[in-house]
Amino acid sequence: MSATESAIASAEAHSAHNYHPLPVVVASAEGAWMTDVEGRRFLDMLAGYSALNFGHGNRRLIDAAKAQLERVTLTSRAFHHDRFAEFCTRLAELCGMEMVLPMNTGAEAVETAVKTARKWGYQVKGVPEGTAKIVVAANNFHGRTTTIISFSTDAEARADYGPYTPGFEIVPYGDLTAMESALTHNTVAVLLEPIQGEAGVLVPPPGYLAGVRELTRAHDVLFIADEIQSGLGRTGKTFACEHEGVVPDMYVLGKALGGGVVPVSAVVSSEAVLGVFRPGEHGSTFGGNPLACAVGLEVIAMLETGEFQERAAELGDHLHRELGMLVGGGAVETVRGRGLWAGVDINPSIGTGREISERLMERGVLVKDTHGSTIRIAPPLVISKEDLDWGVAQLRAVLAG
Ligand code: IF1
Repeated sequence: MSATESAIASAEAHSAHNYHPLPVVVASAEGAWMTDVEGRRFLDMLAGYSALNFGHGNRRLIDAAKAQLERVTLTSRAFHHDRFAEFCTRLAELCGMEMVLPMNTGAEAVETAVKTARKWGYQVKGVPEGTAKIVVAANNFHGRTTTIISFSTDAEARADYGPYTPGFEIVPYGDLTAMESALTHNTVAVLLEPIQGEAGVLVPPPGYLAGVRELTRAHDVLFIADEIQSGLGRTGKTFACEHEGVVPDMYVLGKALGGGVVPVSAVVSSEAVLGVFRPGEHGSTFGGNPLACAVGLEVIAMLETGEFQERAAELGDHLHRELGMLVGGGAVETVRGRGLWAGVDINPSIGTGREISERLMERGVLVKDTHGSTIRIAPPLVISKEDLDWGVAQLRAVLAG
């Protein structure tokens, strides 16, 4: 048995089968490249679902983490620590907001957003206790907690986990008329991904986010943007909402905020909204810990200059031009996305998304399929243009059979 086969066999024997990874066993990584246990190199065109926007082993992030590891790693929120205030202040500034509530994973931050919106609804908007409604979109992906999967439309993510949390209404993504009819006095929030990731990198029709912004303002409803995957540089701007000139009431952030080093997530909003919390009403042992804040601060510093956003915009335009040329030849049906983020619908006669991903792997490129014959491409923003071109060339070769 090869080193790869034996690693996979013991993983299958001793871990729950809640994933079906590609048969590659990574041992180390740097920048946009990963090396497996047999010394083979792979171009990472997934970047940990955007957790690795700044690449593997980013010097600045590793140095920030190492320095903090030597000082203090955890205090819990029972005490203050000396990286907390700066992290919250600088993150609020980056977002053009006032307050931050740090958590760890994306799902926890979405849960925090849901709790915040409900509390705001009862205390500020005056919604009758126990009746708050949150409007979400069909084909959303916001995480995997029992409450979050309660408003998923994906059978795989949802089946057998009931009873489900009530209080959510699902409308079609991109449909402003449906959105308007869903808003009532009891609606406290609209929760949306500004670009839907798991749904296949679905960019909403022009004017949709701006329309949602207008409707939510008119109905005294919070607009919550889940920018966990779309945010922090991926689309060529700090936030995907910016492409439509939209500022939501609340950003939900995660993934890249931890630089691919530690899980760091946060809800960022105004004082009028996050000010609803009193001590004891919400929290987390690890949320806003010193190591998380140190890494998060370095991420914020890198985003403050705008250089990564610019790079994602430039390389993204190039990527979409290259992928666009594949459309119409019979192999590729559609390409969607923004910046260094693309969903590519492959003609199903060529293979499933999984099969295409496996063939790409054989050629040294790692991507991930989603529903049916779609593959998503989201390399680290530090990828070189040459490597990006090489990755696209491998896709072209796979599609050519
Ligand atoms: C998995 C998908 C991507 C997210 C948005 C919240 C979360 C996510 C917009 C929750 C997480 C992940 C989770 C990961 C696969 C991945 C994913 F295919 F499932 F949809 F990226 F496209 N909001 N997305 O995309 O964040 O709790 O995971 O930190 O394996 O479940 P988390």
